Amino acid sequence: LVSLRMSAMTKSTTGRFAGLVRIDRPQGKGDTVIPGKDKDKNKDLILKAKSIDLMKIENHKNHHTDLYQDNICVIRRSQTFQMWITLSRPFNRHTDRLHLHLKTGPIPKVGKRTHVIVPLVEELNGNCWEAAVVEENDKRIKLSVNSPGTAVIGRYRLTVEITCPNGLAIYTFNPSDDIYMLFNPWSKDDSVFLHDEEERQEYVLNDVGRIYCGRVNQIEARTWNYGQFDSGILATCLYILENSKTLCSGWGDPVNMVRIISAMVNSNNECGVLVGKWSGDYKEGTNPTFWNGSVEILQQYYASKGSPVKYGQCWVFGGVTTTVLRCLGIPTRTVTNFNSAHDTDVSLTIDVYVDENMDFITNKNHDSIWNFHVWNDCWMARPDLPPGNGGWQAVDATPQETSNGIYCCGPAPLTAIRNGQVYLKYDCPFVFAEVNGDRILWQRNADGTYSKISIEQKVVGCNISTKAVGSDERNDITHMYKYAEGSEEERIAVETACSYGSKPDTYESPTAKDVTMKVVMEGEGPKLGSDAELIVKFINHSCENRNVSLNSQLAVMYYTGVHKATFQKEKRDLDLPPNKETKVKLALSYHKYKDLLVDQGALMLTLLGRVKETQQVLATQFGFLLRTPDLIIKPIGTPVVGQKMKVEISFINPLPEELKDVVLNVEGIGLLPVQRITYGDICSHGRVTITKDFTPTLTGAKKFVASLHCSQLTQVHGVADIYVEACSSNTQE
Ligand SMILES: *[C@@H]1O[C@H](CO)[C@@H](O)[C@H](O)[C@H]1NC(C)=O
Ligand SMILES: *[C@@H]1O[C@H](CO)[C@@H](O)[C@H](O)[C@H]1NC(C)=O
Ligand SMILES: *[C@@H]1O[C@H](CO)[C@@H](O)[C@H](O)[C@H]1NC(C)=O
Ligand SMILES: *[C@H]1O[C@H](CO)[C@@H](O)[C@H](O)[C@H]1NC(C)=O
Repeated sequence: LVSLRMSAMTKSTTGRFAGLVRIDRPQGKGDTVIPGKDKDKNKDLILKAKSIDLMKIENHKNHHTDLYQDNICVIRRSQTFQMWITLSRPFNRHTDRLHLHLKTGPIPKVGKRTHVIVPLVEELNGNCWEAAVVEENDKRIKLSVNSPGTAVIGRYRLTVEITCPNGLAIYTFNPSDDIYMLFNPWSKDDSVFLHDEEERQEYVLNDVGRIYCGRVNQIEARTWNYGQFDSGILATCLYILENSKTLCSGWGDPVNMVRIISAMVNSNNECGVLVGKWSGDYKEGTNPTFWNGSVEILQQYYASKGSPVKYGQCWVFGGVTTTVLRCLGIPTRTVTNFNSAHDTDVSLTIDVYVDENMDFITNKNHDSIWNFHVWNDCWMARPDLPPGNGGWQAVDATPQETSNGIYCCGPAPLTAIRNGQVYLKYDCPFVFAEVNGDRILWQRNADGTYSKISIEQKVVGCNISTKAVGSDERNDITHMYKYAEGSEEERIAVETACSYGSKPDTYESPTAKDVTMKVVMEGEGPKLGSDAELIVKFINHSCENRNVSLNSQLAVMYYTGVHKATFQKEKRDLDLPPNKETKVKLALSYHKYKDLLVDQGALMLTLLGRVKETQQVLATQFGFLLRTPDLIIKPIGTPVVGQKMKVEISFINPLPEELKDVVLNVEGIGLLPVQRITYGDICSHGRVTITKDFTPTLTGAKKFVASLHCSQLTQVHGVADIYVEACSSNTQE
């Protein structure tokens, strides 16, 4: 490309250098654009962008970013934002070609999604990069711009690009303002989506909090200024990300993001924010107990061009992590665990070694139990893990153990920790031991081996605390990290976790594994709106009686795999006769889940049981969808091009309640364009039939597609195959 730079220096309203006009044209082609006579003739016709108003006030209000104190444009991904562009003449929708470029990071690339070309479309579809002209006012156009829920977050430089009608010249305009794109807990298409507004207010927008410390039964609270909206904090957060030397193409993934931040808040890796010190000698810096909040720490880090701030301990690491993640838009809370264990050898137990005389063997005792330890919970879906692991994830920025060679920890799903599924990513064994490791006393035998002489099951992990939503109360969230101490489920979790650790034989293995458990789904699965039964099939392969204690839980899930709410919990004892198959029925009642149901009707059954005679553990998770009824579509008449025909669409309301404001969408390529039919209400269990007339326009095999929508019911579809004949009078031509 030959590039001619011309007459370019437009000034923006702020007076700063604002942009340049560039003409690019392919080399070797005949149509040379000659500056001079020809150009002057068309001067008024050429469209140029003169200025851009990023509409901060309106955008910030809609995007919940009005609290940021800097005079910059901050928006959240997966939500429409708007801008006014002032042009050199009125915009012509038919002939003018305009689009936006957004670039982020040092080497923006289209393939890495760090250089985005935003096309101008007629109508916005959502969840992708696109822009549409929504208002015109003389020489000004208002654009609505959409971004996907997976967009890279960070600072984007904006360019407006206008292509000349002849396709050869390109005029670009760069406004002085950049666009800062954040995660969006308000958008369903973002994996940090958090459904509850009060929780979003607390975990994203609250800039003051409480951090708990002290000890069990003497819990103290301190107020912490997170200050995530203070002037310069967002810039510092992005500076931390730059210093992490990670690729910005990965900054759209919250799993990756919290891992990066947990590594960067401590300085054990390069260029981190805080130096940890526990020795009591803090002369060269600030005593960790003197900090009142994160802002001073982050300001000091930024002002010193990234040299680590002295000193931090766990609550300081936790407080700074909450600030950075809330600032970037990931729902985060600071969590305190009392009697928090530190397992150094991945045994998942806290091992205490004594010799023959019950004296501690000093060089062998590395595990420890701290009065308290502080870390963070972050909210996100986990598409990289089996369903059910979305939701709160533990992230720990205090440097303790390395994870894949760097000092970071998490995100570890709380569900996986509770169930002892420590093989799931990331760092579940470490977090598991912190909250639920047993303390085991090992005594040395004469031959140098060790025997287990006592197990304390309840000492580790108490009163796990975080600030309550919307108040300064302490919220005890221990139950989210583990089942009740001493319960069957809790013991199963501990044993499951240890069997994956470095001392898998700590607990006695089952004497036999002769019972199998399986969830069976009859037909196409339970129907939405009616009560159903789930069947669990047990087979006893032994020739003795087997008794099983079984805990079952049914929960409503988001389609992202995030747990919404448990609506049914049962515990029962089963007596399984020998060499037989036993079917156990679990009732699923509509009235228990109807008010909880979200979009796709996804449910999850969790079974956790133990065979009494053998100690065999039976555990499984079974996800399934509730079946919605189909739309039945029946063509009437012979389908011929140009001749009117009709279809009959019928549907039965499966719910024992009235469906409100039902709308149908129908369409079919070559049959009829997209149409919206407003139907109204459909009574409980009511049957409706709708007739739709249309005239096919194309011959061949076509599909008539219909879908039904209302607030109580989604995912109702139907399709009919229609073969359209050519019109007989035309066929001979
Ligand atoms: C924390 O607040 C106290 C009381 O306002 C103040 O004296 C102290 O200097 C603050 N700490 C830091 C590190 O600024
Ligand atoms: C803290 O945990 C201990 C042990 O589980 C319990 O006995 C105590 O009641 C808890 N204290 C508070 C204030 O919840
Ligand atoms: C197993 O179940 C049978 C029948 O309910 C009962 O008689 C027996 O005591 C149970 N055994 C154990 C070990 O619980
Ligand atoms: C297992 O088989 C033995 C031998 O037939 C029988 O006594 C026992 O009840 C069976 N248990 C189960 C779980 O079916």
